Amino acid sequence: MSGRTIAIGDIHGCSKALSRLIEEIQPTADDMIVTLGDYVDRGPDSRGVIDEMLELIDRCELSPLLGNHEQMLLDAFGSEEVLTFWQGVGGDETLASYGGSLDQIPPHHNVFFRGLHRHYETDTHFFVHANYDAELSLQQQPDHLLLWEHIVHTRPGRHAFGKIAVVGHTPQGSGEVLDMDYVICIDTYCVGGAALDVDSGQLWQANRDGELRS
Ligand SMILES: [Mn+2]
Repeated sequence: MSGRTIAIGDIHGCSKALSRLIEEIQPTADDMIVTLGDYVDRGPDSRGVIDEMLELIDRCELSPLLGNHEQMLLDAFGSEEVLTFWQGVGGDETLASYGGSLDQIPPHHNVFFRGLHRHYETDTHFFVHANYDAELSLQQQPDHLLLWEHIVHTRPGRHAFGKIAVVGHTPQGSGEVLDMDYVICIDTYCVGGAALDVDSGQLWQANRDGELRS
């Protein structure tokens, strides 16, 4: 593939940030966009974020990864306990964007949530939502690392297969991308959203009002 490979970090309901990033990136059919999960929760417009994701499918190659917040949304369908927990960590805002309840999430959005991937890789990079075990293959990664564990709590090693990891999930309070050489974290949520062309290093950041960061 001759196009770019662009990772987009945690968007968390900030649809204006996502639209601004897409507007700047101008994705074409040759580009691969890997979204790192956590599309929903906390921000004001989770529903709008998913609508934009679905539009991207017609515009470029898209590999949307599963985040812990989508996992909670999916699990909330079968568990009152998860539903209550999820509502307290941003799920309330997601439900509000759909009209107030899980039942109001449209079927094509549920298909999107259920179809999210656990990882993606190129010849040089691999992409997961949160963290990984450097000794295990991507297929073997346990959920608690892949979806939940912050890289500041359990710092991953360089993966045995030598590729550079691109992750989200661990918020960078500085608003700066964390580049530790073999692992790059682009969850700059306090800024709104971040996108990184992993080959050229070009970075775009937009805040929740859709303003570009200079
Ligand atoms: Mn997360």
